[in-house]
Amino acid sequence: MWKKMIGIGAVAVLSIGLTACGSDKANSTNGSVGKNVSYKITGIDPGAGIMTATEKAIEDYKLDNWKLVSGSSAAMTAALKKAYDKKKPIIITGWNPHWMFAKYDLKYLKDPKGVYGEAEEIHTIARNGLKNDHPAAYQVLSQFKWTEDDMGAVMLDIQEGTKPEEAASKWVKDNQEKVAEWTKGVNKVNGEKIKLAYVSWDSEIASTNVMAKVLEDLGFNVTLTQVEAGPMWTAVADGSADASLAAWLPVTHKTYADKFNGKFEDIGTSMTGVKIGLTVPKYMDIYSIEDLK
Ligand code: PBE
Repeated sequence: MWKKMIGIGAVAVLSIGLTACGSDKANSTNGSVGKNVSYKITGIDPGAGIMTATEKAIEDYKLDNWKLVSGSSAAMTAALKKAYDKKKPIIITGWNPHWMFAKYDLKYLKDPKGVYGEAEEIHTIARNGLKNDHPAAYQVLSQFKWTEDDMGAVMLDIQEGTKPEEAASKWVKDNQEKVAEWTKGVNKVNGEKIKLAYVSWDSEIASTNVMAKVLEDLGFNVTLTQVEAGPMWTAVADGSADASLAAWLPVTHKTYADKFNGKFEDIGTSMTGVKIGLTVPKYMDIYSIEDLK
């Protein structure tokens, strides 16, 4: 495999040798990364914050002939697998936590202009009035906090074929101490209805299913609604959903947070140190978004 790739690289370098300026791999030379991926960044659902950020990156870094192609998380990871298996170049919209970093050797492209933000966090947002109507659920939701490793375990399990509900149940069963912190001071209820809205991003499938299990164990009747990012924020803002665990702030979902300012409550930070950015396999010889120019 490696030999084959080096062979192809050598041919490519020969053919562009004069303009390569000492670079030894085909995909590092000016313009050639773009050509090799047809100037395409493989993205996810159009409503995702990382899509807005990537459009901004294309503008700010003056990547004039580049386009961001939308799709879904599942289609993007399928495209990544396909390229990765053949050691072909691909540029995707990546984020942490995500199982793709455990499964493949990937790297973020440096973002000297800071388009993708720095200290991102995952927040839990609730509809106005939830505290009054369902104080126990409000309390659990606001006490929810876990780590990248916790979420990673659930995500990887789902990725390997376990149903989200089952992976969540398993994790909850194996992590009772952590769950006890979230449910501290909360009494059981009798069938109160709670509706959680989420988007089918791998990270949020994991968190939302875990929270659903925790709330169900406390006696709640939980409904999960899978929607696009815009409708998810709208649902919390208009009260048709009680809460969402999928608010990435301060940068990723800034547009939504600004738009619905005052119409939702930011009730907790479930994870810190998360990240979004343009992502490529490590075998690609580029390091910064600026290398795409
Ligand atoms: N994500 C995962 C989302 C937030 C969670 C990074 C794909 C987004 O870009 O909106």
